[in-house]
Amino acid sequence: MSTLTSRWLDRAAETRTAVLDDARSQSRSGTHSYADVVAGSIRVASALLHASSRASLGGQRVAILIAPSARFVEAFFGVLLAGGCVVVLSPLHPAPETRYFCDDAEVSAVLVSSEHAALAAPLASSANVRDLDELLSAREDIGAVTAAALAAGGDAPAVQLYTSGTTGKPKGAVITHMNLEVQQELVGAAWGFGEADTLLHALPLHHMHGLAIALLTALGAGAATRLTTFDAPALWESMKDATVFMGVPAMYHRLFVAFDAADEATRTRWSAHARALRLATSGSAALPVTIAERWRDVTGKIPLERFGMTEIGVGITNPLDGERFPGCVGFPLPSVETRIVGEGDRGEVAETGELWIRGPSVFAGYHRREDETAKAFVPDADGGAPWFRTGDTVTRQGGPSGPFKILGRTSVDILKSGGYKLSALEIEEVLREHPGVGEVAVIGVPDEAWGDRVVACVVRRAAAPSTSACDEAVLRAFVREKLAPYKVPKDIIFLDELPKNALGKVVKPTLSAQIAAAIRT
Ligand code: MCA
Ligand code: AMP
Repeated sequence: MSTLTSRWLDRAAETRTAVLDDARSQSRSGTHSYADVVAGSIRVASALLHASSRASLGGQRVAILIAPSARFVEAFFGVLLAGGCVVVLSPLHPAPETRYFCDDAEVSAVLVSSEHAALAAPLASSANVRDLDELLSAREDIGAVTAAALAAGGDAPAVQLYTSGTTGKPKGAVITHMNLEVQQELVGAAWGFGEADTLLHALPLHHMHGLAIALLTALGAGAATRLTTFDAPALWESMKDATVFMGVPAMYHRLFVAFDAADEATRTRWSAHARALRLATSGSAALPVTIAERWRDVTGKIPLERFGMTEIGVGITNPLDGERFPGCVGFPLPSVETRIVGEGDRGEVAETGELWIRGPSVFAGYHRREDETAKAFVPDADGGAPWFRTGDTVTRQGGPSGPFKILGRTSVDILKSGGYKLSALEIEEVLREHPGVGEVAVIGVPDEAWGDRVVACVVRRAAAPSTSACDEAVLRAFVREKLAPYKVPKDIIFLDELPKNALGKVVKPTLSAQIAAAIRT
């Protein structure tokens, strides 16, 4: 049995709170003990095993489409205990995207909570959609569940998370039980997590940040987690009952927009709540120093900024105690090895270059994409474990033993908007399907609120059919039908031509500079 699942089952008698949620739509209270949630997960696992008539799901992919709640945790651990691998779906995705994730992962079932039943309806023709409440009403079969959990060791796949890359559609990163156990331990210890903590959690659960870095770290330490969705004024208020908050820079930006709009008494109250937190972290994108400093003005400390990736979890972090470096992400966690590699791909160490990482928290590979996996890893020249190429350009501030500083991505086609990693190519592919679009280039323009503001530059098709209107509203609606709303370009700019090099390739840095200048004036 992996430590992830044995640690979970060990909490079966604990009456301490595991999850606080908004239970208004459920027949249960909003405070859920570890004992309750572990029992729920055992019921889910029992039902899955009985339905499969097998001793273990043996790594089968099971998708879950469940609102942030205790039931999410029950379904998540239920799949793991049954020996399955979880694919987390999000209600933000329209049906074509959700179907793609399910097809690509070849899921054996989709577990859906009642509030998302309508969203799952289009999947019913191609997937085995199961009502979570039905699974939760199953009889516990602890013998069968223990046997299945025992069969899944550390190298068994635990979650498959979809992440955008430099080639079209998102890839399923396969993360093992061991990867998650190591994360629980390393992050929990580095950030001083314990049973006295209450984590205020408003991150989406279909990504590594919300799922593992936040939720699993708290559960691994026996802490309580308040699961909620993002709402800035409500978060300021909820900080009163929390000890830790984890956010992306866009959330801090929004928190300050709400703060600035509030009256004096409200600001005083919110400041006191935030100051009483023992820890506030930021990650998933660069935290602007201005925001870090504003947080310090309010709370006395800058947020603890750290660097992570879907494929590695948190790798590098500023310290909990001791000096935090604004604009830097700190130092590698124990067991995380780093290397900064200059241009030329031969693994030569440089002061500034691509960050390579290896260690036990590095993922197993991309599902059914051997080529992509092979491209992501570089064999070690000295015969050691291969290195994972992060695609981030970094340096160490003040010299080789200074804190890491992230300078940007090595590819112009990877954007970070509000903490979500987006592929410019994926959005371009969708836009190209519209009959009115001739050429298109999607770029990221620096933006205070989102980090990268997604802008599509479109050259209309000269001979487009007269029926295919092609204006900004039409194209945004067209993308929205196929991709999550956070991937829809914020601006669509129509140009006569796109800047190209001698090989006919669009020169995106030139285009970005032109558009950024045009937006500024
Ligand atoms: C929402 N919108 C966005 C984004 N979020 N547009 C661009 N980028 C976004 N990130 C759109 C909405 O669809 C809507 O568009 C409009 O902006 C306003 O939406 P609103 O409801 O106000 O936004 P929200 O739902 O409150 O979301 C803002 C958010 C969210 C809470 C900051 O973006 C978020 O949860 N971000 C976190 C992403 C994350 O967890 N990434 C971790 C990846 P319209 O009006 O047109 O409908 S994992 C990772 O990076 C590694 C492991 C790491 O290091 O952590
Ligand atoms: P994802 O694939 O969504 O997990 O995003 C991982 C990427 O987020 C990294 O490769 C970085 O580009 C970016 N990232 C994460 N944390 C930070 C940070 N603190 N500063 C700058 N970029 C970050």
